Amino acid sequence: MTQTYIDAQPYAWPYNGNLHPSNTCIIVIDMQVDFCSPGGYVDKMGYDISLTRQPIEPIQNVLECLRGLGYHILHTREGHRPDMADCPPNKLWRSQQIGAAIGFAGPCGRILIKGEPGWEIIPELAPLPQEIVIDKPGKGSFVGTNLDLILRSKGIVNIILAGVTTDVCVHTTMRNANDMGYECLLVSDCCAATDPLNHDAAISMIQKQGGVFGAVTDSKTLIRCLSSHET
Ligand code: C5J
Repeated sequence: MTQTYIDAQPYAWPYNGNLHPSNTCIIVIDMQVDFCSPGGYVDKMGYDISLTRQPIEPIQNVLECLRGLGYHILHTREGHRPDMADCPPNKLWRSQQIGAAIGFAGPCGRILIKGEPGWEIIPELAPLPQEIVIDKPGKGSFVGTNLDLILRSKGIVNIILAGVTTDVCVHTTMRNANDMGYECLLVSDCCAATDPLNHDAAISMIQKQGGVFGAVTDSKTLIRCLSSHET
């Protein structure tokens, strides 16, 4: 069987060269109005949304490439039920302390609440109708969701990760996925944190111990490698 790799650090990915559109997906994590747009959750916390907007164009480029090659595309949204029954009290308390109370009615509707404008994926990265959207109440994409069931049902073993924030929801998802046996690749410029130092640290952590959570590449390298495999 032909082995196919993406140039990545600290190892060419995936580890076994078993890379096909049928067994590989990208998960675009939480590219929602609440994380990327004025008046949303991240903006209300006082962070610079120009940082969380930086990955938009690289993600668009990667999605165009992966869609064209027939890879599986998934998206996630972080959010809670309107009655907030799935919002842990300590998460609510923490959000209140930082001035962006979950459930509070702001310029983008109730913060991090399903169905509100702030909870929607930003229009620049709107999922196509056939693409799967996973709604999650927490940071990781596997807790409280049927993501693992969906991936295993489709025979997906390799996960490419993009989205925000690198150090929180993307990293939590990558760590969980790695523990569950999925082979993970994070695309560095397709992710962002609310603090560039945290982004850099999160990228660095992945590459320790020979790639303890998987491997890291960038969007241009990913597109170049995928395109060269096709020729
Ligand atoms: C956070 C996320 N930071 N998507 N969520 O609360 O990273």
